[in-house]
Amino acid sequence: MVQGRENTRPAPRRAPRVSYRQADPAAVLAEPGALAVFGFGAGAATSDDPRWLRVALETFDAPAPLEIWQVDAPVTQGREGDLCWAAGGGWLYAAVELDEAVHGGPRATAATAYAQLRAFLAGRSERHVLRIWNYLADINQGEGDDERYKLFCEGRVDGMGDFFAEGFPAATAIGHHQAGARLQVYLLACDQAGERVENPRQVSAWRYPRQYGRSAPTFARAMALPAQDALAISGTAAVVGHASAHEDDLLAQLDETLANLEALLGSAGMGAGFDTQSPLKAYVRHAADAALVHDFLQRRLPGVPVLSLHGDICRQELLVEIDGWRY
Ligand code: 3EB
Repeated sequence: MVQGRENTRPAPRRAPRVSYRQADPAAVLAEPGALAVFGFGAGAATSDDPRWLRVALETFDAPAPLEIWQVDAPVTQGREGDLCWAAGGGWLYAAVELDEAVHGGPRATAATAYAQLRAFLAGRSERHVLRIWNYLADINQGEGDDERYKLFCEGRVDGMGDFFAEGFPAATAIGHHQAGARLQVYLLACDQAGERVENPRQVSAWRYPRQYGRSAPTFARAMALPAQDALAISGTAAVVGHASAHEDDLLAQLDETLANLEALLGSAGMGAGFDTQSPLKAYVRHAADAALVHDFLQRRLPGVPVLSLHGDICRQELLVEIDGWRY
């Protein structure tokens, strides 16, 4: 007898759990289902485990927590050239870290990173990239179309080719301050597709006008995960339409950013607000603003786990950006 279609369609994959915790990296990596574990800043531990990444951004939180991705399945991991990966239960983590001195500037390095990720994904069942983070050095250095962020955007397009023809993943791109001009790119992919979400208050990034560079930024504002049980939210700042709002006004930028986050939740068909299960990151350009950002978010998003990181936003006039998860 022929089975009904409803019996052959796989159940949607439950979203990985993302959380922050003060813990020993080795102990967390030994927990069942640990897909990826992140430390922040130069003081973070080192480990040979491919699931461990030391992110090149300093945290303002002391002691610094780890970020932990967990799935409900056994995890296998490995390395392939410059690439580290881990997979389990239909989910895939992959990361590359490349030195610009070896690969030739922000554009060529981004192209190589994305080409390596694309080549790896081509041999995997988890080929739906849902979320990507990009951390590069000195993101605002250079003038006009040669600003390093804009060169990164060009290289990202060069390297991804038509891989994202079905649509772009949600993303973050932030500048770090570590010496050595290393590009870090890491992603979450799944063997099932997510659903892209745009923000009605903002022009979609890939439609930004020419003034923002030769290649528009290629990301979706957010991605609903396959079971619609979580929303992965891209780096979100005080951008309205395509323009930056409230130049040099930190609190007004924070207000506008929260309005954008709320608009995204609405656009995703989710209820308003964030809660204790919804970890966010705040990227703060000036260390001197970190306390104000912390106080603002404590007041406006009480109980929400927020990891504050020292990073440059890809437009010089933007002082703060927020990304994260809403479960
Ligand atoms: C913006 O709204 C702010 O280039 O991947 C946010 C998230 C931003 C991702 C990226 C850039 C990126 O345009 C900048």
